[in-house]
Formats: sequence, C-alpha cells, structure tokens
Amino acid sequence: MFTRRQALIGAAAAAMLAAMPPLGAVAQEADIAALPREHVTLVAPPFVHAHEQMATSGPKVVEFSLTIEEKPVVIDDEGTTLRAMTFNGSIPAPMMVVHEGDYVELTLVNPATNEMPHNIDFHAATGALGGGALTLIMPGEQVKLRFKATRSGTFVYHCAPEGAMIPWHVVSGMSGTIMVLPRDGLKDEKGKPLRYDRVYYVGENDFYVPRDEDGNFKGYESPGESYGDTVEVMRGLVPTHVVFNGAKGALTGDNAMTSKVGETVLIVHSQANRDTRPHLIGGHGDYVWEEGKFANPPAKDLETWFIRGGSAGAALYTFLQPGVYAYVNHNLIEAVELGATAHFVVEGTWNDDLMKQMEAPGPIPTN
Ligand SMILES: [Cu+2]
Repeated sequence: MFTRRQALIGAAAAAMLAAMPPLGAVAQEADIAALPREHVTLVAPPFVHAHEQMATSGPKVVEFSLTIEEKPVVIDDEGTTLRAMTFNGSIPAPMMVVHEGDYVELTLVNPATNEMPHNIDFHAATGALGGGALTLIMPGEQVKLRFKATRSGTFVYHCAPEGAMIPWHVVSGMSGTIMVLPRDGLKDEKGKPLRYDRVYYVGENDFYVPRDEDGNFKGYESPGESYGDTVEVMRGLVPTHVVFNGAKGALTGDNAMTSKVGETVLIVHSQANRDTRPHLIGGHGDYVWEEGKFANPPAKDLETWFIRGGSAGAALYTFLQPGVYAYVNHNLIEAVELGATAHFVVEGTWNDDLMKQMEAPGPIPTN
C-alpha cells in the first residue's frame, strides 16, 4: 500500500520528470542531428525516385514532402469523375525508398484550398497510430513527422483521419508505399544478392462511384458533397472500378511500362483496402515477396501472387522474350470489366533457345 506521503512524493517526482526533457530523447536528438541528410523529390507512379539498392554509407535522415490535393480525377474512358483525395496529386501516392536504419522525415502539407482534415499512417512506423495520431492537420496547416525505419520491406501508408472518414479517404485515393531496403540490398533464399534494372510501382485501387436513377455514374462538386452517396456504395462492398494507378488504362497503350529482354524488373504492388492477385501473362514471379517483407526468403517461380488488403508486395522478374505482356489482377472480371490491367512493352529480339520450348510440335502423323 502507498501512504499518502509516498503518493505525494511520487506525484512530485512525476511532475519534475515531466518538466524535464527525457535524457534519452536529448541524446537521441543529438545523434539524429549528427546524421547526414538527404532531400528526395518524389516522382509520380509507376516511376520511383532514384535510389541505391545497396547502401554505400551509414544511416541518414531522408527528407520527403507530400502535399495533399483534393481534386477531380477521371477514372475511366467514359469520363467518370471521382472527387479524389490524393497525396501529391497522384493515385497511388508516390513510392518512397529508404534503407533499414534510416530516419524518414516527412513534411505533410494540407493547403488552405482543401476542404478536409487529413493525416498519414505509415505501416512501416511503430507507435502513435503509425504517425496518424501526430499528423492530423486542418486545411492551411502542415506538420513534420520523423520515424526510424526499423523493419525492411514494402509497406503501405495511407490517410486515416478518424472513424468513417478512414475508409472513405483511402478509397478516394489516399494511399502509397514506402520501400525499406535491407542495407545490403535484396537477397534470394540462400542470401545471394539480387538486383533490379528497373523498378515500377503499381498501386491498385477499388472505387465506389454512385449512380443516378438511370444507372449513370454521378458527378459531384466536392468530396464533401459526394460523401453520403459514396458511403452507401462502399457498404455494399462491390466496387464500380478496380484500377491500377488511378484510372482504367493508366498503364496501357502510350502509358505502358517498358523494359528490355534480359532486364530484371522489380514490380511493387500495393492495395490499401482489398485483397488482390497480380499475374504477369506470359511471365512469372522469379522471386516474390508476397507480404513484401525482405527479412523473409522470397517465393520462387510464382504464376500468380497474393497481396493482402492493407499491404504491398514485391515481385522480381527477368524478361526473357520481347512483346507486350499484360499485368493483371487475376480476378479476370476485375481485370477486364473493371479496369485492373496494365501493360509491359518489352523490346528486344526473340530468344531462339527459349522459342524451342514454345514451338508448336507440328502435325501429328496419321499413319
Ligand atoms: Cu485524408
């Protein structure tokens, strides 16, 4: 049992401690201040900012900036317009790359022209709702968040303001990915280094666009105006659109991703809200981290891989033959009817040795 005197002393000591900066925090601030800093300008998906695959120096503080944009986005070839909410104007938000042990220092800006409060929850961070509790800002405010990337892998980040706002902001476009690479890069199941020549970031989104009495998709003047109708559609759990990079056709035709025969491509695929199953038609996943976490050995030679809703996965493939490869969500209804199809255009000459495996066997003798 505590006496009243012990309780008072305890309270006084606690008050003193509260008034003093924690010693550990002071030391840590000094340690962080001594680290080199790098400012990274983010680029719109499917592209990813330049980065080292194997770190050539020690940990640093990597500075990023995201500006939240609420804006109309056309999401199909019929002109259907989503009252989108975005980080930096793109759906998905840009991919960030750091190394394990680096500090991520994000400046999040909510311009006064926006209507809604927003924040950011990094699945790569630990505590404080992944940063969500520290970053909720009103239009006209900005905030800085810093965390140490202690686990390697591809991790989703998304807006998570509160309650019913959370799923709505996410399915309105507010999610992206951070890739935390092991300092010595990617490795196969035996620890042998793996490298990529290109990296592409494919963000998949499910959209829930309300229809009018005639069955046509409705348009709205602002996100707030679209909220009530959109939540009604969301509650049915049947998306009207399932797309890569914010719109049907965003990664096909002139916007197709490109590669060359012999190149190894890392494809990072995120879905912040719903399960999906990427498949490269005519290709494979040579090495796949379905859960995206590089401390686990990659699976090999996959035909289709599974990305859990609320996660990002990574697949490594070396293109062996030229041509156009469709990269789809292998729920084929979602791929063909709802929009979840991308293309890789692979240049180069046909590999004859491999062609022998693909040759038609010729007519079967009849006698
Ligand atoms: Cu938001």
